[in-house]
Amino acid sequence: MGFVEDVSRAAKIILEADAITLISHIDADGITSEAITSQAVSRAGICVHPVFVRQLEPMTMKHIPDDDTLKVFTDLGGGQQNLLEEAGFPTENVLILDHHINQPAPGGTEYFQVNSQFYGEEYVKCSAAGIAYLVARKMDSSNTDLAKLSVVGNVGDMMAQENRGLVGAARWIAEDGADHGQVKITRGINCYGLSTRSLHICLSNSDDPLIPGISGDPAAAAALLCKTGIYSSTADNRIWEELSREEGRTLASVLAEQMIANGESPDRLFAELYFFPDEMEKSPLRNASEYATLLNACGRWTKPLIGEAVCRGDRGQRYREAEHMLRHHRSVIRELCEYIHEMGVDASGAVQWIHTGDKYPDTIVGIGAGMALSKLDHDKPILVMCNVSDEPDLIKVSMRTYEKVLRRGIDLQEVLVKAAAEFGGAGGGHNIAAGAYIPKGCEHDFIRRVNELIEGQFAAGPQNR
Ligand SMILES: [Mn+2]
Repeated sequence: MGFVEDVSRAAKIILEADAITLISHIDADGITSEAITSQAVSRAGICVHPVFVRQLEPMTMKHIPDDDTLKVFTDLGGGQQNLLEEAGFPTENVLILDHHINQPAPGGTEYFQVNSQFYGEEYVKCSAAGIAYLVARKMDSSNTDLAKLSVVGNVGDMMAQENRGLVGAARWIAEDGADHGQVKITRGINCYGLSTRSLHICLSNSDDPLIPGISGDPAAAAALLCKTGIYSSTADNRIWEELSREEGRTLASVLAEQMIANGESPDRLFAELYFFPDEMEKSPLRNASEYATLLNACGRWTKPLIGEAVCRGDRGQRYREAEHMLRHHRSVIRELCEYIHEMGVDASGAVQWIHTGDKYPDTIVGIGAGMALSKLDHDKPILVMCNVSDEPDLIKVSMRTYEKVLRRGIDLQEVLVKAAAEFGGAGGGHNIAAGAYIPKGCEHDFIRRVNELIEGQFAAGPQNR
């Protein structure tokens, strides 16, 4: 069936339910998917009970009640239909709204699913929050106020990263939000923290692209801003959102010149950005990427319900708790970065790596790896291993690299999927950021294998992809 028909069918299934259990993932996309669907469901007068899980696996299945409510899975489920089948969920009690790779149930049970992977190019870069929104909108056209959350989920799941803006169905949803005055779509610099951080900090944190002379050097960034007249002194701390159009343009051209003078393409300097004018100025809720980080912080520290309350509009107690989670999240990541720099990475092979043991939670090690890389060798991918808190036999592996390294033929996902499978583990992710779980004890052989595979990709060069 086509996308429109499937969305209509999903909306109908929900509207005909007496009560719903909503099972979702704890990242920004999962939390927004849940918040969108649960609001649409309760607005329709149907009882809804949320269940957040870190992953849908045999251990977490017990959190899903064995009753006759309709089970709606958002941001997961498509790849775990074997578990739904094993649990004996009848097809009429299951609806899956997902965008991950589909794995049919081995016993042949055919669960109904709306999955972004099913409908061609226009939908591939649409996360679960996108599907959830389109279903909610079909349920009742007054649910268009939920478009904003959908944009947060899409941006949080890196749907805007490759093209530096949302595309296809996800872009259409952003426009839907803009038509209803909730989303302001604009172009600007491709940096994080445009609503909350001093501009020189934003610029010096930029790692996609790396800006020569600016990335990693806040003082140089402040000096550049003074020279252009955007800062009145190096102690200034204006944020990007406060710049006039003219100042925005000046900054763009100065940065582009900086890139070109160093023989780099200025393309990745700019991106389409999504702001939310109805949120408080200088708050992390003002733009999609900062909002998503706030939700990810709640999820990674196992408080998805705090993030969900913020999505539902809480700007009091729960919002303050979420802000606290965000601050905590940032300070632990900063600590992890410092730890990596102090301990030093082993850079004798084609990757630079470190094992952080159980010093830091496995849920933030990937982010820390990415941030630590900015002060390490930019041409070598970083790999960080750590223990997994509730799985003593497992090691989590996170890898990160930069766009310019991808252009030399590197694909981290390919490497980790292959290497992890050889050691009886499992890997996944993207070419620029990937992760894996491997059995404890094989770390050294695993590193050797990853080094080999990365060397092979460098040797093959970009021509093979
Ligand atoms: Mn997702």
